[in-house]
Parts: sequence; C-alpha cells; structure tokens
Amino acid sequence: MRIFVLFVLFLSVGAFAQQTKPAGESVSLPPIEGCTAIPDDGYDGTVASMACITIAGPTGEVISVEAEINMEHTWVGDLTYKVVAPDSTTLTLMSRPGLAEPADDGSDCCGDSSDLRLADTLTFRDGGATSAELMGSTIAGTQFVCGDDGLCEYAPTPDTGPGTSFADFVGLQAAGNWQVCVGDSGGLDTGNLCGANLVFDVYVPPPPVVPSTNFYGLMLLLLATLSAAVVVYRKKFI
Ligand SMILES: [Ca+2]
Ligand SMILES: [Ca+2]
Ligand SMILES: [Ca+2]
Repeated sequence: MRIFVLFVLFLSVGAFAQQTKPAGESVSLPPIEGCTAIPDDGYDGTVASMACITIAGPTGEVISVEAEINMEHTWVGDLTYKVVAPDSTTLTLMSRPGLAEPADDGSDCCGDSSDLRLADTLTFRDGGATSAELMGSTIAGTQFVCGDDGLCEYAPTPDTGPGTSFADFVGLQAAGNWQVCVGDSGGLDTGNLCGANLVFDVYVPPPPVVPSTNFYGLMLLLLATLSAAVVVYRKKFI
C-alpha cells in the first residue's frame, strides 16, 4: 500500500513538473510601437483571444495560399497560429509545438522553449519542409527558430486545432478580409506580432463575351444582303 501511495505521489509530482516552466528560463519582451502585443496566457481557443492582423484578399477563386509571419517571442511552445478566411473557414497553422495539448483551449503547459526574433520571417505552406509541431525541437531555449536552426519553412500542423492544410481554402472566393492570428497559452514569456502576409494564387474567370459593334455591323450587313436577295428572287420568279 505504501509503495502504491509513493508511486501515485511520484506520478503527481511528474505531472506537476510537466505543467510548470523551469525557473529562470522565462523572459518578457516589452511592447513594440507599430506591433501588436500578444495577450500573455490569454488564449482560450477563440480568435477573440488572439492578436490578429487583417489582410484583404484579391478577387478570384483560391487555388493556393501561403502564410508569412514576422514576430518575436521567448517561448514558441506558448503559441498557436491560425488563418481565418472571410467565410470563417479556419486553419490552425501551428498549435504549441512540443506539447501534445489535450485540447485547443489554452490549457496545459509548456511545449518547446526556443525563441522567435523579428529578423526572421517564418513561412507556412502545404508541403513545407518541417512539421510546425517540431518547431524549435533541435535548438536550446535561448536560440532562435530559423535564425539558429535554419528551419524557416513549415507545413501546417493543426494538432488539436481546427483545419487540415491550406487545401481547406481551395475554391473559396479570396475577396474579403482574412486574418492571421497568434495566441499565447503560457504565463511568463511574451512577444509581439509585427507582420503577416498571405500569398494567394487565384483563378479569375474570363469575362463573358460581349458581341462587338463590328459584330452587330456584320449581322446587319448580312441581314440586308439576305433581304436584297429575297427581293431580287421574288422579282425574278414571282
Ligand atoms: Ca502541439
Ligand atoms: Ca526561450
Ligand atoms: Ca506567454
């Protein structure tokens, strides 16, 4: 019985340790003018709890989309990235890398501890070289994703969040307001969203063919010729 109690206590301590960031590793970054501060530990699974940048989509039907994000943060495992289309179709680009979170609701801790800096722009696209869930997995907690590991291009990995891939958007009308959003699910480490871009490939149907003035002119000429032929024929044979 005593061994069983000790075992349960060991598991509890282990679980608690997994849910707390190591002391002394966390860093808070001050807000930057012109950027949006990401609400620290504010993410609850909703877009309203995220920092977002709105991007106007072009006219046409979506063939493909890619996303580029420029931001700074001191703990990528805190972060969830989402793209929201004008019709509210939502793709989770990244969901707290390094943490198998139980749900897309901001609970649990802590994921990968590596950092992001403004000098590096991260690209997300279908077929990207690295799963977003593995972001920062090969570097230390004070090193920079992309800048230090050379891994700057990622494939969307929704984990428990909505969506599958950028193919979710294919066939939608691109026109309207899209959002690129970042949520923070862990206390202490902070960051700023400074830039986002969506690269669209769209299909624009050709305009309907409107007969030109020349076309009408030709039709009138043809009609007049036919009328004249009928008159000549009637005079000759009737
Ligand atoms: Ca995850
Ligand atoms: Ca860090
Ligand atoms: Ca945080």
